[in-house]
Amino acid sequence: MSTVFVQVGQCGNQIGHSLFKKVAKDDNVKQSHSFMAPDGTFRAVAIDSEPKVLHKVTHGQPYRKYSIISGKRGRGTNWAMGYHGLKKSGDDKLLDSSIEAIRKEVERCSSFSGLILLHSLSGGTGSGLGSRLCEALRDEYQLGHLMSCAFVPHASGESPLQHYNSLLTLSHLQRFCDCIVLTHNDDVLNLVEKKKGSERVSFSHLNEHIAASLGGILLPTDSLMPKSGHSIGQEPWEMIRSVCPMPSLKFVQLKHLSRSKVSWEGLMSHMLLTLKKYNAKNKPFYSLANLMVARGDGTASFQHSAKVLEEKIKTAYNPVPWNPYPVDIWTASNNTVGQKNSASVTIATNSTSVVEYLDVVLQRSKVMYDAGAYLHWYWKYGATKDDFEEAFSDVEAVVNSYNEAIKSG
Ligand SMILES: Nc1nc2c(ncn2[C@@H]2O[C@H](COP(=O)(O)OP(=O)(O)OP(=O)(O)O)[C@@H](O)[C@H]2O)c(=O)[nH]1
Ligand SMILES: [Mg+2]
Repeated sequence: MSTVFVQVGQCGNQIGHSLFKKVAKDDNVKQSHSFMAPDGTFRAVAIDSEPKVLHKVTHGQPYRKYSIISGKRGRGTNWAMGYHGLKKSGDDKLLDSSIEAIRKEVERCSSFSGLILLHSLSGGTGSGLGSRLCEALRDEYQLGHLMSCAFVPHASGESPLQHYNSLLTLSHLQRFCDCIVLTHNDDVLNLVEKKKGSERVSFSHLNEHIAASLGGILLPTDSLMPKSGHSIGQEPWEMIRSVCPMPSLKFVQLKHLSRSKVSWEGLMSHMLLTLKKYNAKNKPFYSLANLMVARGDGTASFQHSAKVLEEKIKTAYNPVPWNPYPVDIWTASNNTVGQKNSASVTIATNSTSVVEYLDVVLQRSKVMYDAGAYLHWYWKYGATKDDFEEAFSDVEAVVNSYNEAIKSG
């Protein structure tokens, strides 16, 4: 069973680069050919509207030459420019070339199971082309899974267009993807800053943590290993089954900690110290379902702690009463996402905490939209009022569904 990664824009490509460093170290991936082909090349298509970042991340790495797709110029942090391409300057072939490259990569899989997109919510390419690709890929691979790993911009100070771009993209992801793994750059920055102390934090530090978190849930585990002892690489798709009990509620957030191990309980307690449990009005968040992956269980000690850890997760993540099995647990003997001889825990949660973020995007975009701010940049590149109205309504519907889900049952 193979998965093809689609890296879009600067953020998607830089994170893909960090993730594949971990993927390439995992012997089970190499054996299963799930994320890498038998000849050692990555099952990935690297796409950007400009060549610079692509060159940097793919140089000397086993990406296939025809799977590196570059346009002529960036999309200026504008969703509409990324979505529609730049016809006037002849730079509107990016979508077609990307779909073609993805098709070739999929055809190389003896058993294809799905696609994982890596992209930012705010860059013009990651958001606009990312949205367009989701739409096209859903149509092209109706039976395959489609997951987005989307990266949320810092709350303040990046670009005045980030709220519109995020809104328009979130609505496309909700419509076309089976699951959206949302990572907040602010959360990762806070964690990494604490760890690094006075050292200056760069994107590569953030990406190291992000890659470890994503690897934590996506890489092969012993729990899903068939009797043959050869992984079939189903972790991404089993994760969706596990944490998305209601198909329309598909936002997943991760928490991860990798350490030279003290005890499983110690590792988990440390990780949960930074978990936000209440919203701004002091109301608790609820989780619909959770998956915990413990890596580095070489001595099989985890089974003795499993029950205690499950209870800790239930206490911290406050599951809805209607889900009788709100916590799934997988283990792996090696911690390929961390240092040698370390252990890690990663928790994927589908929680109402996402509503807080979606509300901010809705509110900020609405204030700007009602004032007509910056809209000419979107009309200029082909976006319409309908795009915005539909996006507002889609994202509002997600918020309502999460609020309803905690009442039902
Ligand atoms: N975590 C992380 N975030 C990144 C990285 N690079 C960019 N970002 C974030 O991504 C957003 C900007 O998107 P980019 O990916 O740079 O933009 P793009 O998709 O290339 O689109 P254009 O350059 O506008 O054509 C901002 O929120 C950045 O904080 C990265 O390496 N890691
Ligand atoms: Mg760019």
